[in-house]
Amino acid sequence: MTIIVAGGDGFCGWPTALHLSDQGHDVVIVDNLVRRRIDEELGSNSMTPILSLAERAAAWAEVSGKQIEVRTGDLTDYDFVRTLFTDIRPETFVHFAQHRSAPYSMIDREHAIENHRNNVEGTLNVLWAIKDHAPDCHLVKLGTMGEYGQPNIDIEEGWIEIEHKGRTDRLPYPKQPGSFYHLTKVHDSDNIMFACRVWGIRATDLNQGVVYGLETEQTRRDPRLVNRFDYDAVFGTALNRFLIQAAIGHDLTVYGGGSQTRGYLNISDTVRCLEIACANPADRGEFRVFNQFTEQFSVNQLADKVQQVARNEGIEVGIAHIDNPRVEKYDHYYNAVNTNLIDLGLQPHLLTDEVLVEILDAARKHVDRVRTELVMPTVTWR
Ligand code: NAD
Ligand code: USQ
Repeated sequence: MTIIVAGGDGFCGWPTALHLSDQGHDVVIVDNLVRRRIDEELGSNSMTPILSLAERAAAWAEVSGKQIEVRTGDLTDYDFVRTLFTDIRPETFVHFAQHRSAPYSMIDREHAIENHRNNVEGTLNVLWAIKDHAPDCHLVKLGTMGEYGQPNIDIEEGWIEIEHKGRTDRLPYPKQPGSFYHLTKVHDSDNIMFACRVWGIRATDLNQGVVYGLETEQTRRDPRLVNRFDYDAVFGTALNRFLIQAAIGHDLTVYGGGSQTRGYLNISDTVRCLEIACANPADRGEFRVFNQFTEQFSVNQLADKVQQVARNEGIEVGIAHIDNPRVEKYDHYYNAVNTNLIDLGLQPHLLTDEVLVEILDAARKHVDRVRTELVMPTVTWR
C-alpha cells in the first residue's frame, strides 16, 4: 500500500512511519518541521538527541534496506497538499500533522487562533484533496479521547443510541473538550464526518488517549532512529513526564487533586493501532471512530507507580500536589469503551513495572539534556 504519514517527524508519526515501512508499505513522510521550530520558541528540546528528518530517513534505509521518501511542506498550503495527492496517489493518508499540546493552545489568543488555523485548515485541505484527486483514499485521522471530556456516563466509540420523547436515533457522542487544542479535534471530527456523508469519503477517526513510552521495535534497532521524548510542561505528557522527573530527582508534578482519570497507551500500541486501521479501511462514505487507548489511570495512580518503580531502582522521589494550572474535573466517573481495535486484533502492551523501568532507564541516559526550568507549568487556563 502507498501510505502518506503526515506529521512523520513527530513522537507518534516517526515510529509509525518506521513500523508501516517495516511491514512492506511504501511510506512517504510529510512534515513542515514546525514542531522543531516550536521547541526553539519555547527554549525546549527533546530529551533524546534526534537527528534531522533527512538523516533519520537515511539511517532507516541503511538499517532496514527500505526507503522512506520525505517531503517537507505544510498541510495548510493547498498547492502543496494537492501536489502530494496528484504525485503520490496514496491509498491511505495517515494524519498526525497537527499542533498537539493543550497548554500550547492556551498560552494566549494568538496561540489559540494559530492552533485552530493549523489544525482545522490542514484537515480541510486534506479532505478537499481527497475529494478532488484521490476519492478512494482512506483518511486515518488522529483525534483524541479528550474530545469526549469526562461525562457521568460511559463513553462510547463515537456514537450513542439516544431515546428522546419516544423516538430513537444513533447520534454523534456529545463532546466536552478541555482545551482549545482538544476543541480543534472536535471541529475536525465534524468536518470529516460531513465530508464522508456528503462526498462519500472513507475515514477513520482514532480517538487516542495519552501516549507514553519512547521506543518501538523499529526505533530500538539503531540509536539514530530514537524517538523524540518530551518532558517540558507544554509538550510533555503525564506518565513520561513523571518518569523523567524521577530520573532527574524532581518531585512528581501531580496537578491538583490527582484523581483526574484518562485513557493511556504505549507508543508500541500506537503504531500497531495505525497498522490495524490502515489494513482494515472504512467503507466509502463511512465515518468510523475507534477509541485508541488500552488502560485507564488517574494521575495519582501513575505517580504512585512511578514512585514505587523508582524506589526499586534506588531512586527516592517525592510526589508534589501542585496548584492545577488547568480547569478540570476531579473525582469524576470515567469508563470508556475501547473494543473496536481489540476486535480487529490489537493485543495491548500493558503498563507493567518492566515497561516503566525501561522508560526510566532510557530517561536516566539523557538527564544532562533536561532544562529543569521547563519542568514546572507556567501556562494557566484561567
Ligand atoms: P508531535 O508534535 O510530536 O508531532 C506532530 C508533527 O506534525 C510534528 O513533527 C510537526 O512538525 C508536524 N506538523 C504540525 N503541523 C503541521 C502542518 N500544518 N503541516 C505539516 N506538518 C505539521 O505530536 P505527536 O505526539 O506525534 O502527535 C501526533 C498526533 O497524534 C497529533 O495529531 C496529536 O493530536 C495526536 N495525539 C497525540 C497524543 C500523544 O499523547 N502524543 C495523544 C492523542 C492524540
Ligand atoms: N497532568 C499532571 N501533571 C503533569 C502533566 C499532566 O497532573 O505534569 C495531568 C493533567 O492535568 C491531565 C492529565 O495529566 O489531567 C493528562 O495531561 P497530559 O498533559 O498528559 O495530556 P493532555 O493535555 O490531555 O494531552 C495529551 C497530548 C494530546 C492528546 C491527549 C490525549 O498532548 O495531544 O490529544 O493527551 S487525551 O488526554 O486523551 O485527550
